[in-house]
Amino acid sequence: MKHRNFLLAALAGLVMITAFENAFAGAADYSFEPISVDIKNGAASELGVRLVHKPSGKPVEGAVLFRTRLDMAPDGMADMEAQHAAMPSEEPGVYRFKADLTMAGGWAFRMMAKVPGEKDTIEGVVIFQAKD
Ligand SMILES: [Cu+2]
Repeated sequence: MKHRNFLLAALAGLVMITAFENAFAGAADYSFEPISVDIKNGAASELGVRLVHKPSGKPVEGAVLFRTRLDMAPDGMADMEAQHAAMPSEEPGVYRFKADLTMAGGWAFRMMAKVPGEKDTIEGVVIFQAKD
């Protein structure tokens, strides 16, 4: 009987620790990666980012990306923005966009994301290199 109580207490402790970790998991557990750093300069250029849950290494499906911005901050031209629009993606955890780039060089793609089951909003920046 004593042994069983100990097990239950240990189990309860484990549940509490798990709950605690979940509460403090969050935005830092996710990262955005470029599908390909090199992209084509010009109109209708395609770029893609993969959202990864770092602890599991798994791509995150069903995220909603919003407040996206594409600008040339990496080359000291933060004011130079590019129009872009989301495109369908077949690959789980991959989010694709079509962008009208106006200049070769470094482009920063900034975004916020809502992930299913995650209360924090994820923020990310991915740097691309547009080539002529
Ligand atoms: Cu520029």
